[in-house]
This record gives sequence, C-alpha cells and structure tokens, in this order.
Amino acid sequence: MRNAMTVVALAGAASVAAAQSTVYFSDFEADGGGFTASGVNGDWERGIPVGADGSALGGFASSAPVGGFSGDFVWGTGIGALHGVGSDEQLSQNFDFSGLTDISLSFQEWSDSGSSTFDMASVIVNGDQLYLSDGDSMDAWRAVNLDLNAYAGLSSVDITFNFTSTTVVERTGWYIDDVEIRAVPAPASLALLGLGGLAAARRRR
Ligand SMILES: [Ca+2]
Repeated sequence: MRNAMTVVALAGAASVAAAQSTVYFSDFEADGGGFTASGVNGDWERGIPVGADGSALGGFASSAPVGGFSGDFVWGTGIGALHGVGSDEQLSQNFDFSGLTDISLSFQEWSDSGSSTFDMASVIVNGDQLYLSDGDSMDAWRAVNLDLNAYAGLSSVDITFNFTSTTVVERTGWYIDDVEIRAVPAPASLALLGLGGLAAARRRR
C-alpha cells in the first residue's frame, strides 16, 4: 500500500514539472490586477476605451480600441484621450519569482503611439528593457510574449509597462489587456512538493 501511495505522490510531482501553469493573470475586468500607475502626466488609466480617433481629439490620426481584448476593461495611456505631452509613465507591479523557473510573460497590446524612436512603449523588468513596441499594432490587438527566465528564483521582480513621449505628435497611445505570467516550480520546489505529498500520504495511513 505504501508503495502505491509513493508512486501516486511522485507521479503528481512529475506532472507539475511537465508544463507551465499560470501564476498570475488579470483581464482587468474586476480591478487593475494589482498594478500601480505613476508618472508625470498620469496617463495610465484603467477603463473602457471607446474607439477614440486621435485627430478628433486634436492629435494625429490614430485609433483606440473599442473595449478590451477580453471584455471591456484595459489599462491605457489615456482612456478616451490622447497620451500626454512629454510623458514618462509607469504601470508597475512587483512579483515574487522564488521557487519558479521557465517563466514567461504574455500580454495583449494595442499600440498606436506612432513610433519606437520618439514615443516609446516598452516593458522593463528590474531595470532591463525586454520589449520595445514598434508603436503601431495596425489598429488591432496583438500578443506579446517575453521570456523572463533571467529572473527565475528572484524574490523581487519589478515589471513595468513604460511609456514615454516627446512634446510633439500625440496619438491615442498604448493599451494593455490580459497580462499573464506562466511558470513551473523549480526542482527544489518540486522536491518539497514530492516530500510533502509523501508525508501527507503517510499521515493518511
Ligand atoms: Ca479586459
């Protein structure tokens, strides 16, 4: 009987190792998903975009989405408004990657900031720029996938959606939805899971 339980416990641990699972996800429908907005212009807002046209708002021709990639709500650099002038805007959250490996970050972006040279939409992780949007997702949502393995095991990982703009050419900006972090437990954590499973099995005897 004990042998059978051991096999079950180890099989459970092995199945955890086989695939990534979601360790963080927000579609921003209920709330801001734990992200904090800061910046000189207060551009980052959670809300429901309504397909604003940049030229109608006094900026350059550009378009905001209607609703989110999922549901209605997104984070955007201005909801129903152009992004700011001379913006330096952060949407940030600190994550604990202790005991995690094979970590990836994915999100949906709608980018209509027009440039990756002057106005810049980027993802910065612990000070490293891991992604720079080309500033034009062609009036559609598109998926972005980033490898965060360099930060595996760190107890403090700051992920920032960073938006900066010059003082000319304002557009509808950058919109973010469905942010997800996937990972698998590191071997040390798996060993603990396995031992925990065995201990639990023995207690049940
Ligand atoms: Ca959403």
